[in-house]
Amino acid sequence: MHMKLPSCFVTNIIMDSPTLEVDQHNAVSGSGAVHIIYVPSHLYHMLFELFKNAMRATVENHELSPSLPPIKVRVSLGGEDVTIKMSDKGGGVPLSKIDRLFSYMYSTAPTPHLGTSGGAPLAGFGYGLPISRLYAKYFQGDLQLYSMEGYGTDAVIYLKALSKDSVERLPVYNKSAWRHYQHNHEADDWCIPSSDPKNLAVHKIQH
Ligand code: P4A
Repeated sequence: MHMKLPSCFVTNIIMDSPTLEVDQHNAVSGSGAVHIIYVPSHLYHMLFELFKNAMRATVENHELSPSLPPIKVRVSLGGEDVTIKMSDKGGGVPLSKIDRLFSYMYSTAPTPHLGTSGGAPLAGFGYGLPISRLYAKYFQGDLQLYSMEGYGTDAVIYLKALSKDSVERLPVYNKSAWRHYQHNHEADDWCIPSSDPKNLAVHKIQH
């Protein structure tokens, strides 16, 4: 027997996705395109993660709606910063749950297993936001989420516009950091929580 499906079923079958609207604002030249100089793979990873989150929240929050609200991206070049803001109407996340989106330990995805050859070893395990924020911070920028529970989320990537500011930010390994690692025996924050914490004192450094 063949039945005509209600239109709401049809939109689900064709896998609807929100449209993307991109606007750029160049405050330095007054008009024209914004050119971003960055590690291409890092920029790709950060934007991919934000698009994925925004689309997922939008689709999940509008399951019963006839249409999906667009995801809006604004790129702005100022004297100091290149800022990329991605806004969605995906229903948002309460403030109390924002920190865990950036935590490796609160990942709800299954624990990765060693030996999965090829591809991105941590893909699909919920490490996208923490790694994206590290990519932004690597060259003195940042990635922040501004969410309004019940409405939606603004995700903002801040990058340095000037090469003189865009210098690597690397961890300092000195006596103070050494003491920190000796006295801080927190739970493992890497992909496989270790039941047998490594004795950090065996890793000797030169003074
Ligand atoms: N609302 N808003 C976001 C999410 C929800 C959101 C969300 C339920 C939570 C977890 C997740 C993906 C989306 C958003 C944009 C963001 C981040 C979170 O950049 O709309 O995957 C773990």
